[in-house]
Amino acid sequence: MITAQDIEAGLGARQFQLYYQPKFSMAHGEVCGSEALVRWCPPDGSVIEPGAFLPLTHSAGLSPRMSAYIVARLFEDMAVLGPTRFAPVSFNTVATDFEDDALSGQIFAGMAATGTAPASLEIEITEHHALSCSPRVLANIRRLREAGLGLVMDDYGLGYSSVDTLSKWPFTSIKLDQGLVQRMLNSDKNAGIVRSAIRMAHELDIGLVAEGVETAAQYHFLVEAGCMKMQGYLISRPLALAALIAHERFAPCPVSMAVGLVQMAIVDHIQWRRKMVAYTLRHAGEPADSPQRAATDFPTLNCDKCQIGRWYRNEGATLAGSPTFALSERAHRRLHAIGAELVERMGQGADLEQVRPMLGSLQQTSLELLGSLLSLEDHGLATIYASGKPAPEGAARVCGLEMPAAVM
Ligand code: G
Ligand code: MN
Repeated sequence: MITAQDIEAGLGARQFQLYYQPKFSMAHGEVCGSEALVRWCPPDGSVIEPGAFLPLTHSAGLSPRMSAYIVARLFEDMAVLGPTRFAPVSFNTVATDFEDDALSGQIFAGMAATGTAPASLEIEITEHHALSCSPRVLANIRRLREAGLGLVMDDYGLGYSSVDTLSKWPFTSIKLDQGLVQRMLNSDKNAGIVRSAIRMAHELDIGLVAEGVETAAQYHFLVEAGCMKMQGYLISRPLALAALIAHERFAPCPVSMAVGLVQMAIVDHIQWRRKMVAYTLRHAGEPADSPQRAATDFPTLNCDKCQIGRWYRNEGATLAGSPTFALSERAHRRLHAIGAELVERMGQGADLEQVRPMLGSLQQTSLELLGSLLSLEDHGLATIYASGKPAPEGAARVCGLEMPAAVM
């Protein structure tokens, strides 16, 4: 039976250690960060999991001491790790730790003393604690966020007001709770919840990490759904610092194309096109000199700044060199040129008859873009499921899909 006195004594004797669990990028097939997880390592050689002592730490009012200890240990470890493939390193906090500015001050001082870049740290906060805290907490966390640290909502899916919390806090990423991940293959409902959480993070333009991934089937489901980061026993258990550093390769490292991101691009395009057509139809009926004609209720015009444009430059770049990818990129650029022209003509007072041919080209180019994205998707699915053999490029053949002549 652990008591609060045991925990205080353990803190005094420096019996708590940080273990590090790698985070893995499914888009790049490489480690892309890690999470620091506290373990109690008493002299008898046992290792006590946080579930056995953190609730008591919290209820006995020892959380501020524990967090100060963890942050001090973290910076000792960061000094050993230096710039590393295990960055960004995230660490767990409770929101109430930020009631006064002691902890944030300690973090700023630790970064200065060890030369740790703010971008190589992420603060994880469980939603449960984020819900009930004061404006001072949010102010302290904002200061850290503004300095460049990441802010991660831990255990997403456990609470009940996550969406509201997400809109109020400057989160850069969410962690899908491991229970949700472990149940997602048991029912269509659970699968739908996970898929829509992934889509939501995409729409909010924040990261998402799936926790507790243990099987290849879970991994593949997540890749297909567009999740690009995971952590879990499939890649690695949490490791003591020395073991982490010694670890060369995290096997098995399933390699697959980031096929879920192609699906995201398909949906992104469908949304972009609908907004463009709705904008045109909305304004085409207005008098040519209506002030409404200057409205900016159209989708992003800059082809590098829309969701697909950013995908081409980031994760999508792993597909550069594929002819189908290049075709899709050209169609995407043409679409934006047509969109810009539509907006210009609307501003000049054009009516529906005058822009009808442009709506026709928008439709045609849209089909070309979708055609090449669907081909890419089939190609990606084949890299996962066709016994590791990539399908031929331009893979209309994989599913007997007819491609518009312009795309092939
Ligand atoms: O929610 P939080 O990030 O604090 O949870 C991390 C905890 O989950 C750690 O204690 C870690 O040891 C454990 N954990 C990490 N990966 C897995 C996994 O794949 N399966 C299970 N069952 N537990 C895991
Ligand atoms: Mn966590």
